[in-house]
Amino acid sequence: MRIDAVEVHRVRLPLVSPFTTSFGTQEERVALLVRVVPADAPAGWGECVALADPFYSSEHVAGAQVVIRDYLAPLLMAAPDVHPQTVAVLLEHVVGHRMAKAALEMAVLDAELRELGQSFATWLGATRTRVPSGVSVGIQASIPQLVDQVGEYLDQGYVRIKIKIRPGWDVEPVAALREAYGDIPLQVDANSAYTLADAATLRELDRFGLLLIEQPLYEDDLRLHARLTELLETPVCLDESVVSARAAADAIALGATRVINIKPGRVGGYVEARRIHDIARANGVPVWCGGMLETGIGRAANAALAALPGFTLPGDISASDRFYRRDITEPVRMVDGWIEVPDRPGLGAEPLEDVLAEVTEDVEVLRAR
Ligand code: OSB
Ligand code: MG
Repeated sequence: MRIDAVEVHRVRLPLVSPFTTSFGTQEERVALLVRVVPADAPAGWGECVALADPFYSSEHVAGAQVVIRDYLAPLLMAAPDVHPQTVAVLLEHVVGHRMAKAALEMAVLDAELRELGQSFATWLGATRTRVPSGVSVGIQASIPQLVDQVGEYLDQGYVRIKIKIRPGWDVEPVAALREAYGDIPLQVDANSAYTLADAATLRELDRFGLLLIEQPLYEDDLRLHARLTELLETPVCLDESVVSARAAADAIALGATRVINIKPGRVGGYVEARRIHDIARANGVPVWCGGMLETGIGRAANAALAALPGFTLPGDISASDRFYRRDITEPVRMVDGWIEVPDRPGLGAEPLEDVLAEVTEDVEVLRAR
């Protein structure tokens, strides 16, 4: 297809409660939604997962907006024929900016699937119609508050709990959750807050039988993660470090990761995400789908990805109401711990016009020249 226009919608959504990680507190979600308008096919929507500040990754909303406007959208609109599998190649000349690229690829994918009348799950080769739903719990003000919050999520039906940790908020909160809830599926995410000098503390976590510890060390240090993997019984799982299929293959080969968190935005899109799934599966490495406080658009697409056979652990795909009182799409629901995989043509969700109008703070319309 040829792309006539790309719209960039910046939205601002309040969160139901602040979300605190080792890299800071999110009080609201500022996000970019992109809409591609093909000459000869239905329009498609994509979502950029970059956060407002460059604290989780080098990308952030304002930077992604500039890169899409000045570089990526013009490249896309200059191409005579665009398909989901060729977007990454078209945009390759721009170094990095994977989250911005992923948003465009996602919108092209949505447009093409709507044109084909095919669901994303079918296109991917998904093997399930629903996926188990886990929840990511931020750092709380106190241990009792954490225990209460996790209790609420368990009551709602979430089948796996992940808590954010950082130095000073690790062994105690995990011990408190084991004490309160016994043998629930539990894992922790450090968002790079530790160094190898903390190995002794992290080893204390071994006695709790966690599913995994996510991204304990620096994003760019596979060697130290491999070293830490040897020191811990808890499986090390990389998030931030896995920026591509090549990085995933390296991490596996080096013994730096025993599980992989796949976030399509972080790796440049769903096509690359599926490549990582395939590589991991061929190597017997389990994967799960991470989350980036997505709106219903990204949440629907992630549910389809997580329905591939290598996704053997519950992901951070929770219901819309985990983060948003009012999502911009029909809300994604969790029932008895499950999220339905959308089976409509396209990615499976689109913004509701009235909600979109309410939360939009800026729209840029870019046209082919
Ligand atoms: O590290 O997995 C992470 C949210 C924003 C940025 C990074 C992370 C997270 C989460 C939330 O843990 C996952 C979700 O969207 O449910
Ligand atoms: Mg993480």
